[in-house]
Amino acid sequence: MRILHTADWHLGRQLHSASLIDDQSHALEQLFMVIKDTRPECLIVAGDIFDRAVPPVEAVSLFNQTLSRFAADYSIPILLIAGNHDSPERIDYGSGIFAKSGVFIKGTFTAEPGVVRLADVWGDVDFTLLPYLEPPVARQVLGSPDLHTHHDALRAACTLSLAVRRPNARQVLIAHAFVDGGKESESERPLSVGGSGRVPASAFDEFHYVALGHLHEPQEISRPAVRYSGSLYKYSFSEAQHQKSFSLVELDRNGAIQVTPIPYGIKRDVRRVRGEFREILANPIAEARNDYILAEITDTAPIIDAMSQLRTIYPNALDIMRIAHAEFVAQEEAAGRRLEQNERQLFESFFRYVTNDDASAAQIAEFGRIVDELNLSKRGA
Ligand SMILES: [Mn+2]
Repeated sequence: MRILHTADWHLGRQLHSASLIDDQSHALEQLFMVIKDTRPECLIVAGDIFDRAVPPVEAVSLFNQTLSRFAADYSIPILLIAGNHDSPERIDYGSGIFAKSGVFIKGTFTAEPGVVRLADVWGDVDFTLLPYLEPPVARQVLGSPDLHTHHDALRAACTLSLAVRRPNARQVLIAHAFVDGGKESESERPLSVGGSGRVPASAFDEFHYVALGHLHEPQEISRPAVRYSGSLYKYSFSEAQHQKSFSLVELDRNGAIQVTPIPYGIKRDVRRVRGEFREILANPIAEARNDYILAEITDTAPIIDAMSQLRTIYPNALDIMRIAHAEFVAQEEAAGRRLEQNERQLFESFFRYVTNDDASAAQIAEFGRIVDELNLSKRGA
């Protein structure tokens, strides 16, 4: 069976307050082209369909258009689960009706395993749709007070599903989880504080393929069959170097798999430019003109209206970060300091924050003069 695995669409997401809906729509166009070229026998969306529990209307519209077009143009099943960003109940809306059109959605976790039974030329393939599952939900739904960790919950869910497998059917799991050894990006919302949100790849040993969602960089964990297809788009500047792809999976008659990542172009890239501000302005990168830009500048002197200047060469520039600031903040945080300081100390601290250097005696004296003047005028007012 030929399976096209996608995940983490995050429809409705913003990048530094900029709407990405056009970029997401463009990426879904690429998906349709890939479907046309590769002719998969089913499509998977492994959670985080939307970015929020209550997505903005344009995200809901885009999802509706995508599903409708998919159902109209391709007579192959689409299998979707809720991720940690989705509202389980809202994702479930209409699922009973959609299933009749080959759109299989599993939003809420139930004791009845969500198994979709498909077949290819060689025989049966069982797909387990396991939506993102928190241990308290697993405890409640399964009535098992001993399920404490994500690993416990996932194991219990898999056991239920494997108990109803058809003899000789190859087993595919669709899940949204953090598998140990996975590489994180900045745009994933942590599943739990500390390490208890992680599950070992060995939890999936009985499945021939595990279509994962949650981590946004395409990657396999411990074997090619345990795989994250990655997110639809670059949702943080930490993903600037990612090549986003869909995962085309060939499942053979014995359950062995072969994965081919299918890279695709994005409408606007997400890019960091670094250097002195003046140099960045003087050397615009032509092909980056419409990209989303984070400028990491090494300047220490103040720059008037830096963002409008930057937007004259990069109209979609989103943020400017001073390298000196970042290092200062890291130092301050590491030192655990509290700014219970007088005006002069605050000034000295702020000066270091801006310039990564100490204020001179003359600068401190000038600052003192201005503060004195202000205090005087306040008293006089
Ligand atoms: Mn996600």
